[in-house]
Amino acid sequence: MKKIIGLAAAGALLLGLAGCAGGGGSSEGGAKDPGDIIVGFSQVGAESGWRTANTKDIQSAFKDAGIELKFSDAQQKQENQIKAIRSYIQQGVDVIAFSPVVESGWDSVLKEAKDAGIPVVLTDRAVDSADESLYVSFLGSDFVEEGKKAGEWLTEEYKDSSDPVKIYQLEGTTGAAPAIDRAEGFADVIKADDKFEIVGSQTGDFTRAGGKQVTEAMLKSNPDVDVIYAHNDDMGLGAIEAIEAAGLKPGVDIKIITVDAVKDGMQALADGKINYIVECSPLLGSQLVDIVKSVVAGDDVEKRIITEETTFTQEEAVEALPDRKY
Ligand code: GYE
Repeated sequence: MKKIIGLAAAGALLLGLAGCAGGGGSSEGGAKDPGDIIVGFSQVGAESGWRTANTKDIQSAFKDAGIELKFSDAQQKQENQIKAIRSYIQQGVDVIAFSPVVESGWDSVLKEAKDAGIPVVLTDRAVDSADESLYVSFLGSDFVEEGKKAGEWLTEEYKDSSDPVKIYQLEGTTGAAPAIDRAEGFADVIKADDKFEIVGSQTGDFTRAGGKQVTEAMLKSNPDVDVIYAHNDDMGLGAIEAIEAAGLKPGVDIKIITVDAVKDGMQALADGKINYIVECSPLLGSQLVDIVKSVVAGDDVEKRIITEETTFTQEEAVEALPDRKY
């Protein structure tokens, strides 16, 4: 592992020297000044409040650090991300960072980056590549844990009842790490009691419109659902619109659990329309800057950096809302 980071760092150093020959102002000892570092970042898209907050945080952290950030928005399409990564390789950036829209299908392009000596940092979402040397670090949440927290609240909420609990799941983007893992963690916890039943599960693509559309159809096919478990706030907010349009009360007639804790979600929780939110922090910018600096300096970086997160009940949301940054 160290050897691989070393190789990647050597590649970065070579690029650094090339920059120097071209008149770039490297500081003494071969280490780069932040002003000479160029990072290429490929973002998933702008599908949710979480994503918008994540983009803003990353852009401002790099600006504050004085590091140039080339940014591209893939509009939730893997092919666009692959194109962006290839273009960053061609431009010879120092580090490539990206948030993979889905888990699979990255091996070739990551191998191209590795062959070019450009280290890759995964932010927010994981890849399923068996060869872990294809990236230097993965910074982001533990999505399985988030799913478990959602399941734990539910089991606690219904602990005194033996009636069946019908659950409908609004999944994130098909094949995305947070969709796969949040489903897995949740299922793992609720399977301990067979009164819990997931009666349907559909993707809403992490968007408000997707959550609304799937819920509208669900209200027709499964009108007796007790709980909606949405993989993010935006889909939960879309579900609220559909439930209200059908003349029902979200949070009362149908309970809603979501993940993220962005402002709009927290407001709905404070208003009693969502019942519980598992936090997932989009504020990854300053940690990503630190990783980039270490990688360029040739220092070892942690292979997996997990974001710290909490959960919110209605009372906790009321209290937290005034200071919520996103
Ligand atoms: O939960 C969702 C977004 O990858 C953790 O992507 C992220 C997820 C987040 O669209 O709102």
